[in-house]
Amino acid sequence: MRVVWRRLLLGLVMLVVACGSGAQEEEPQLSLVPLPASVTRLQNGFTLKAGDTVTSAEPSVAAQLIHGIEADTGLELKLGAKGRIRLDLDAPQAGTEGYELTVDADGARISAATPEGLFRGAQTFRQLARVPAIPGVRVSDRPRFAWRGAMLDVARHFRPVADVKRFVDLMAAYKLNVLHLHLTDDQGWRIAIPGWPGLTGIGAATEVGGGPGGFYTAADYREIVRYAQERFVRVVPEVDVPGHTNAALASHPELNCDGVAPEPYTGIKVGFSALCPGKAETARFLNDVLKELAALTPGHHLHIGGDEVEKLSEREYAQIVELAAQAVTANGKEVVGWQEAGATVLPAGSLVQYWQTNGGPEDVERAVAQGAKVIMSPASRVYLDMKYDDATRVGQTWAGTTEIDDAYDWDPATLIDGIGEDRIEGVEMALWTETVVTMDDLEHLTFPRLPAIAEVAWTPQSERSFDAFAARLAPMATVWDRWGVDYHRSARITWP
Ligand code: TNX
Repeated sequence: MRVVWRRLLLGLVMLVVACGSGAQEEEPQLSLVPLPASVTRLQNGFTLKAGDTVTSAEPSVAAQLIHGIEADTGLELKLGAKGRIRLDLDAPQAGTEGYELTVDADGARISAATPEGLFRGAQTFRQLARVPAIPGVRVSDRPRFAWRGAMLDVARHFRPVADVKRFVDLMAAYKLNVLHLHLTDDQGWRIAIPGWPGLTGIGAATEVGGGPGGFYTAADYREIVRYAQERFVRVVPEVDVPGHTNAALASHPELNCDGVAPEPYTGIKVGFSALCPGKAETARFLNDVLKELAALTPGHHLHIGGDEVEKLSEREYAQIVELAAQAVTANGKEVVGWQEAGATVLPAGSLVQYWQTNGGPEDVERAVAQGAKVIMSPASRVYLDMKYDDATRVGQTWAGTTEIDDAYDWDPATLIDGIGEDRIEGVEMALWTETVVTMDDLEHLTFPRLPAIAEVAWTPQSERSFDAFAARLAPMATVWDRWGVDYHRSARITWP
């Protein structure tokens, strides 16, 4: 009853506001996520029909748009000349990822400075095209942050290449551009390294709970990189050192201080393993691993981990992290590390990833004092392995439960005192997989929080509010059903 009265009152208020401002009719909100920087409604749109043509100087982007619209609606468009939908590289002012999109009675036109910009604009058009009568609109858009990432832990539970590709598709639909692959941990080593056969022979053969594990050959990894690149997603591989290394230590006895390999580990404790400081094999290992990752990875960044080490002194920790960082720069790449790495000497251009909301930000401050920039991954907001509520069927709760509004309602630029917008490279969500066995479970934790965090990273803070986001998000459930995505039907959203 109280809710009904509140609704009536709200309706009355909205009516008064609408009359007062001379507005004609309430325009329904367009179902766009992340919300573009600027959206203006135009008088007339057009109706999309099967067989309509897409014209573009970037056939790969156009083909992906056609494929996306078919996946979303079943409508089949075609590639050709003089189309009603045009993608042009004629907006040099739009920046690397920005675009302009106009829909009017003549059709749709996306303009950008780069193929990447066209691709981002194509995702917006896909969302508009979910209703056949596309409303007239002018969109001018560019991202708030350059780094809009998702981390996938394939170490605790391995995921085959096809699953990673599906994850990339889901990311790209929401304009994310960095896939951080957590490739190694205590429970498994997932990438082949020449000269270190034990890593794949022994280290890859386990996962949490005793499953079969698995690993990527160089060809597998290259295929992930290629697929992601086609969707303008960069792969940032992580080899987590000096801790989280039981799988490596179990694979090669020579990596251990006492020369004895520990048993493989399939539990979920953290902090108990570490590479051997000061041993020549440790340096050789780091050099070989990072050299191979650099050779396989076209992107600028290699992630060296550095989190949760309990077995080393500060000096020993710094010694190994600094060796790893030097191997990264020696191979022409830049360093990313978890926040703890801020306590070491970082090369120029490094990034640190803030995660520990219950710990102090001192390490992040030390990193920033050295000139590093920060990737914001506060566990209580963007750790996708945290349960939504106590009833969530998988996940953990050490950082609390995280409903969709918790994931949405925060500003990266006010999270840590003194670390404002200009020190922040971006935002990254993290899906740790200790409890995540199936792709359904993975998706259930990811949706709808992925779109929420994608908007945190893309949309200007001044344009964001949870209620408006919730209204734009709700209709998307229809397309998630079409894609076969298992999502959490959060009670904070009024689903269709
Ligand atoms: C903390 S966050 C970890 C991971 C765990 C995760 C589980 C971070 C840098 N380390 O090793 O998987 O918590 O939520």
